[in-house]
Amino acid sequence: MRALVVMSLAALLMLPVGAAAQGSLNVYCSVQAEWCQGIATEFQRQTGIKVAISQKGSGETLAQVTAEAANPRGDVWFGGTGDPHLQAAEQNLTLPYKSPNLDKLHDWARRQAEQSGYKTVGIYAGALGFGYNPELLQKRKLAPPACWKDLPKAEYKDEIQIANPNSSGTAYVAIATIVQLFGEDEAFRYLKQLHKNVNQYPRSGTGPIKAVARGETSISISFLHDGVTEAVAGFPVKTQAPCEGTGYEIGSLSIIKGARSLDNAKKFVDWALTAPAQKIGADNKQFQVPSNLEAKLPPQAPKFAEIKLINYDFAKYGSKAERKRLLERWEKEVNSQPK
Ligand code: S7P
Repeated sequence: MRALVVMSLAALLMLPVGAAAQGSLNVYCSVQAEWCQGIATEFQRQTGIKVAISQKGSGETLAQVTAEAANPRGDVWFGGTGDPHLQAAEQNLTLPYKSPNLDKLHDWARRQAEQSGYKTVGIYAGALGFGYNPELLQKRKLAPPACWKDLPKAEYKDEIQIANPNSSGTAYVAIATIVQLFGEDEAFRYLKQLHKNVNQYPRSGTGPIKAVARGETSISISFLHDGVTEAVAGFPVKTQAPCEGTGYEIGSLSIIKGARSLDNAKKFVDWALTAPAQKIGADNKQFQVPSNLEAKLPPQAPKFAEIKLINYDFAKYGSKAERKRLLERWEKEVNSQPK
């Protein structure tokens, strides 16, 4: 018995500071599974707090948090595009929290916090664009797309994938981007035309680039960093930032209202905003721009300075009314139409 106590004391002494703490944390995670697992393992190792991960896309997580509002099961929501996090803030589904680490962040990440009344905060940024499979395009004697206006061309019939914007935050950013670039009516004419070239609207935002990587479709509308992940994994994938300009996401982090482990949720947010925690993304081959000013940009990451970015209106396109209206219009005028 004595030997047992001594052994567990020795084991405790080997753990990092704080690792003897008790408790648990339920994380709803909207980045790729490897990154979700990486943060769970490291936060648990450093604090002793037991982390349970549930991985789902951004739109799906918003739906889950909404459905569970009366009886919340999640404590924090890590990652996913910023618009649904802003909608959750507006709907009072998330809690205000001013982390002491806010001043260590880029302006765009702090702005996300200010804009939401501190109910969410930016943890990374990523620009939208196209992914394509150069081998497949060559086989079909097709040129890679360079501009948004290329995608609806007749030669790309059935060659394109974009996720369903109802479930996917990525696809919603694409629709909001096209609306901001061309004006709403022109954007819907464009989306109807594009519909003829889309072979599938998968549930998940990363589905289309994975389909490109595996040769199941030639072109996808995806975050550029997700294309880099597939290329680094050895798949024949190239990326292109659209010539007219493009939108971007501020991947966000929120504490869910009614969190059962509120203290642990706050500890997690403070930790997730540090540079070493943000390095876990790059360690798991995820190439978004980290929000901590001291976190290094992985060399393979798309360079924002080289991409023509639009002035994405997060307040408008992250509002419940605008998201609902655009998604309903897309369903009625695009998704339900024959090809
Ligand atoms: O981790 C990659 C990434 O593209 O996935 C998130 C995305 O919102 C989750 O997928 P959905 O489109 O299905 O919601 C992005 O935030 C992130 O950059």
